[in-house]
Amino acid sequence: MPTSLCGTWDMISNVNFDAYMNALGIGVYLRKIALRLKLRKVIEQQGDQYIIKTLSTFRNYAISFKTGQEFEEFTKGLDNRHIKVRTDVVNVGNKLTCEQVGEKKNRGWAHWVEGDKLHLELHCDGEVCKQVFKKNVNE
Ligand code: ECB
Repeated sequence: MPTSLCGTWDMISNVNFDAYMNALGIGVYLRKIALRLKLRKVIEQQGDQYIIKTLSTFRNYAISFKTGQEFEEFTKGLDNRHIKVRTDVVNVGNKLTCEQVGEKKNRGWAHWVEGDKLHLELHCDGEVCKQVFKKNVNE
C-alpha cells in the first residue's frame, strides 16, 4: 500500500506538459489553453478502489478503478481515445502506476507522495511530463 494519495492537491509545477500533449496529438490551440491551467487533483481511495479527479476552470476529468484489474478508459475531453488500462501498486518507491495500452506507444503515468507533495509523471512516446501538487489542507 503506498503512502496515502488521498486528498485535494493543487498544482505547483508542470514540466514538459506541452511536449507530452503534443505526443498525444493535441493541437496547438488546445495545448495553449491547457498550459495555462492550474490543475487540481482530488483523490479518494477505499481499499483497492480509487477515484482520481483532475479539475480545472476549463475541463474536468475523472477515472475510477481497482488496482490490479484491467479496465477501459475513454479519455473524454483529453485526447478522446479508448484505451486498455491497468493500474498497479508498486512497492518500490511506493508508487501507484498506470499503463495505458492503445494506439500510443509507451503511455502511462505514476503517482507518489513525498512529504506534503503529490508527484505525477505522465509519459507518452518518449516524452515525460512531471507535475507536482501541494496538499490543500483547506479542502
Ligand atoms: C482535465 C484538465 C485538463 C484539461 C486539458 C484539456 C485539453 C488538453 C488535452 C489533452 C491533454 C492531455 C492530458 C491532460 C493532462 C492532465 C489531465 C489528466 C492526466 C491524467 O491522466 O491523470 C491521471 C493521473 O492523475 C488520472 O486520470
